[in-house]
Amino acid sequence: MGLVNLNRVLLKAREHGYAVGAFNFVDMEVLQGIVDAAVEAHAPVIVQTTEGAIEYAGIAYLAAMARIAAERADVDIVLHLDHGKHLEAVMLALRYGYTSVMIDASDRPYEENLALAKEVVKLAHPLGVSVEAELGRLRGIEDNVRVGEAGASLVDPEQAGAFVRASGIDALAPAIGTSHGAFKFKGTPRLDIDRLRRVADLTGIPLVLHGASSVPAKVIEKANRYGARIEGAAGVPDDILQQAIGAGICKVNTDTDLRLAFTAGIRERFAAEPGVFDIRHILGPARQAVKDMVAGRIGAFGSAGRG
Ligand code: PGH
Ligand code: CA
Ligand code: ZN
Repeated sequence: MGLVNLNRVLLKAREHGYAVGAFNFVDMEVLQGIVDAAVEAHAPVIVQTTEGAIEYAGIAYLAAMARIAAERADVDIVLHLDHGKHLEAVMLALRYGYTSVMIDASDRPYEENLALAKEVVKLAHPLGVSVEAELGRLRGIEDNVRVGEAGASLVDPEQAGAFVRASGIDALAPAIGTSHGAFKFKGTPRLDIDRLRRVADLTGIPLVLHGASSVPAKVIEKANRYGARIEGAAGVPDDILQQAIGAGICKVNTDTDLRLAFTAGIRERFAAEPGVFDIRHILGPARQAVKDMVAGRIGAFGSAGRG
């Protein structure tokens, strides 16, 4: 099967009340961990790369690997540009066969965000490529982009409705209280689910939850046991995530959980076998750790068997 776009997987998800996992990758092992888990669960899956990942690995490598994964898999796979900040990045993704792009201009004034979204829709839709945009600001750190606590602001539902109608985008990421990274909440985790429900009503399109990693205590403990020092980490608990899916979230972005699983896996290997220097004996188990993490996420999203 070839790569498909967001509409192919998200419209079905919205109709049936589950969400599709969108997982970030920067290399072959993480991609294979993601895709192997999706195939085993027979779940549709979105694999995505940031501009930072493209800088790191080169877009030709990333796109080719995703294309090969889709050819070999019997589930729907979307190749998506995550947090495209500039039109140039979007055009590069289109040229390399991405089937979906995000234009993230949510840190710019509303009118600029809208103008850019319209422009991207005009470029992408004739190619059958879907478009995601963002409204409101996430706290925390996006790849390459820092948004200070003070700059954080949640989505305005009325504005979201107008934005979607005027832009023609396929999916919207509304800021409802999550942030990127491993330190999402200082106190009790809380998302603005009522606001999310209003956004869903007023937009009528699939919604995307960024900063959705669960940051499981077990993985943090494992990393710390083998030499990491990660303190005060907190993610989005499964019950809150499921409330969000019930309120209109159809795409759940997960990056941090995979980074944690991968690096904890590597740390464990080095600790268990100090003499090891065969790369396969380190990265193989790390790939398996990513696969296990993705399998758990797919279980929480309800997308198993929907591929
Ligand atoms: C994300 C990932 N990518 O776009 O939103 O968020 O840091 O919670 O994995 P996490
Ligand atoms: Ca943003
Ligand atoms: Zn994000």
